[in-house]
Amino acid sequence: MTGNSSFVVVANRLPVDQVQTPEGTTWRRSPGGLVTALQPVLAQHKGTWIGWTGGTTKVGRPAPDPFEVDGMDLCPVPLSADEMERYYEGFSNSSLWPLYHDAVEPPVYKRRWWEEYRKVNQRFADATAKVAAQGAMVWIQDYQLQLVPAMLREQRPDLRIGFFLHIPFPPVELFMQLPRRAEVLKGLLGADLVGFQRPLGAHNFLQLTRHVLGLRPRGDSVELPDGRTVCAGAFPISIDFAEMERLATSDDVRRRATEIREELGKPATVILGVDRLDYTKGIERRLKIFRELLAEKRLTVPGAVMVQVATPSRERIEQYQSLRVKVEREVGRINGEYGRVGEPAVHYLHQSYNRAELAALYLAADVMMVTPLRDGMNLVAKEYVAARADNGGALVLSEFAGAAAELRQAFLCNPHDLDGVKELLLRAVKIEPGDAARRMRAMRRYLRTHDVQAWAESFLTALDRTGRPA
Ligand code: GDG
Repeated sequence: MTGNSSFVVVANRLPVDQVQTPEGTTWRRSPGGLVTALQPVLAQHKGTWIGWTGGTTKVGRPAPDPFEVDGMDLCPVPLSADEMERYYEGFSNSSLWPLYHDAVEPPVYKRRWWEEYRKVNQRFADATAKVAAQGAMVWIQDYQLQLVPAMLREQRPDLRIGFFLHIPFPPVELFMQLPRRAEVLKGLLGADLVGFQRPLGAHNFLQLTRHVLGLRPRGDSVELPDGRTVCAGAFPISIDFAEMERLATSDDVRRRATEIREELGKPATVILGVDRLDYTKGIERRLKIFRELLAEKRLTVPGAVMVQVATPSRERIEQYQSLRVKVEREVGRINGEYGRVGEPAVHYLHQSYNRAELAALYLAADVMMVTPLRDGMNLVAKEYVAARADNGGALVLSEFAGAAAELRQAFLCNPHDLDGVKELLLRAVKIEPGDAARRMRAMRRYLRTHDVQAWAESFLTALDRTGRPA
């Protein structure tokens, strides 16, 4: 049985949030680059997006009906509370997430998590097989769904299947830890094209097909025993540049940026961090660096203040709970030692903000610190650049973020080398406006053309070409 969608996106989450109105509950499109890039393609091709709504459903209840938002057909995949705990919080976020990020926290493996991961991936594959039209193009997103490509191909060999991994793909020595490594690789090999953020991810993947499965990758592809070819490549994701630029140049946001600086006590230097509260983002180290610079009196309060937005994330997972305790202890320590009444050194915000407030924060910051220990891309770094239409501000960026491969004019640092980051941060604080503008202009020129729309187009063009003679 086939459906009638000629383009299908499959992602863990649907691109909508539930909102309560006086008339009842409805759905609103959630902000985010991925949906901005894909919505026009979906609307044009009678496309469907398959994903989880975010809530949990009682076991045995039928899947909620598909619904439409902004010209996109949305097809909900239900998850029970147990499934969410084992497939999502367990295998996805406690096994795969740390392993794929250089094991900066030790990955945890549990056999029952794997069973649930497989079961839920099968549910996504079944839902996709039902809605995809004959010969349709299907684009599967991210580490939660690595088994879907092969499960889908088994039912629907007629489809053109692409997969994109938003997080890093680890080197052979690390990936070999994964108890179900062969199954995960075989899952991905169900796709015609497997995309990564950086060429190294594609390289690691192809090497692993040799090491674990005994295949013979050549160049950027590998041939399977059944004669089918799977391609791998780098497709660095980006942001909706125009949208962020528009927002950051609006009167409201500019006014708000000035107001933020006033509320902070008009310091000479505002240092900003914006991250999900995640152990890969290097928030603790960043705070430590700021503390040491204050202790050495190379920065002083209230002349320099730090604002750290740490958006709540994965709060039911133990490692995230203990990270929060550590970060908040460090913030308390810094403010206790270096703050004064009404003049904290660190403004710590464990909250979510709307896009306009984020844009205002970007505009208000003299130095943006993006210092993850490992990050697939890091969109915050790109958003900061897009927001700085005034060519002001300086970006300190970890070499371990995918964005470092493109934003070469940032102050690139090794976040493990605390002294090195301290020196770079001070250079960024003291940058000459001319130098800052030169760097910002170059990064903006690049991002203006390498935006999320260009990213989606390049992936889909490459996917369309797979299987055709060169
Ligand atoms: C994964 C990969 C890769 C943050 N706080 C708020 C808020 N945000 C927005 C940012 C940005 C996004 O969330 C975060 O994206 P990142 O790329 O920085 O990081 P991850 O969430 O870890 O994303 C990453 C990405 O996937 C895409 O492929 O780049 O490497 O780990 O857009 O602005 N948005 C709102 N309120 C907040 O408080 N509205």
